[in-house]
Amino acid sequence: MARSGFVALAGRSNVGKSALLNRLVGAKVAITAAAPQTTRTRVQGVLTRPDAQIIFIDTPGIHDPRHRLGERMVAQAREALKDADVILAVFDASVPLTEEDRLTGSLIRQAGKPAVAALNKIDKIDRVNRDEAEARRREVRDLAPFSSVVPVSATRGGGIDGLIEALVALVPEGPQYFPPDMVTDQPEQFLVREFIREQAIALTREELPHSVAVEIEEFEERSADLVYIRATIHVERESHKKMLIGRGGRMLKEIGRRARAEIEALLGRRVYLDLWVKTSKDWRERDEMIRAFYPEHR
Ligand SMILES: Nc1nc2c(ncn2[C@@H]2O[C@H](COP(=O)(O)OP(=O)(O)OP(=O)(O)O)[C@@H](O)[C@H]2O)c(=O)[nH]1
Ligand SMILES: [Mg+2]
Repeated sequence: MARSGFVALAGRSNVGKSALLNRLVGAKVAITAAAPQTTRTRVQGVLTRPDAQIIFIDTPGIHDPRHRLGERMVAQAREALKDADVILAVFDASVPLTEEDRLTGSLIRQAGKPAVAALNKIDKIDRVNRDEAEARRREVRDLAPFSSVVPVSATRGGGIDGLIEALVALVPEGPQYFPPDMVTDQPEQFLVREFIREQAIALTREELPHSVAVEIEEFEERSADLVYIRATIHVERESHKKMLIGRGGRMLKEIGRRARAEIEALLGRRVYLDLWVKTSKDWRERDEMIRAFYPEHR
């Protein structure tokens, strides 16, 4: 019988969980960013091989939450660990371990499930620092009883086959839950929201990336070849709104241009993207707004 099961990715923010998910399933199902706390919900990606199917669950980064949204994000990550058959812990090999990495380790010990560690971003380590990388590997091994610690590069692709082998060996026997050509179960509109948010994050700095949420107001197939999408980018403050729109509307236009290219690739159709910006004061502290923006939160 084939193997199949749920593997939750866990780790602090910015270690490259979402980049690794995309690499593992070979498609862009999650957004990534240099800014921390990018992923806000659980994101599912499916890898199908003749002998196994793995359903990966990407999660928000483990951190000490400072607002309601953060609390809900960490709760999403903890829930995903509970539901998983296997845990894939992700660490950044290029920097020393942090308090949040240790917290990740203790959550994995508590979960008491089979776990593999990925030591990501090995492409950033040159020969001179090999000893340091080896030391980090030993440190990670001590955090939790991992069946293996696998060096990988999510962005370059190194070590991925070995990581998949280590995971396949741990998932239980079972039938394929998803059709073989399915890479994610996320609705198109969720991906559209995320692709817009990704570009807003990529083009802004400081506290602005955290302040952004995207809502789709209208999604209409105008013809066989054209989709009209009207979306609102919510930010927490009036000053953020000004920055996001930019001088003469230039910033918003650039966000729209880049997001539209990504959305057209996703939908395989031309897209008319109509973007608006709105100040929704302190939405990250307001349950009703968080619920409106993230109905995926369970
Ligand atoms: N050099 C290098 N950079 C990487 C690698 N993997 C991820 N990155 C970069 O690290 C940053 C964070 O990646 P994400 O995938 O968004 O990290 P994450 O763990 O999902 O972060 P959160 O969603 O905030 O928890 C991005 O700028 C990525 O391009 C890698 O293997 N090598
Ligand atoms: Mg992420």
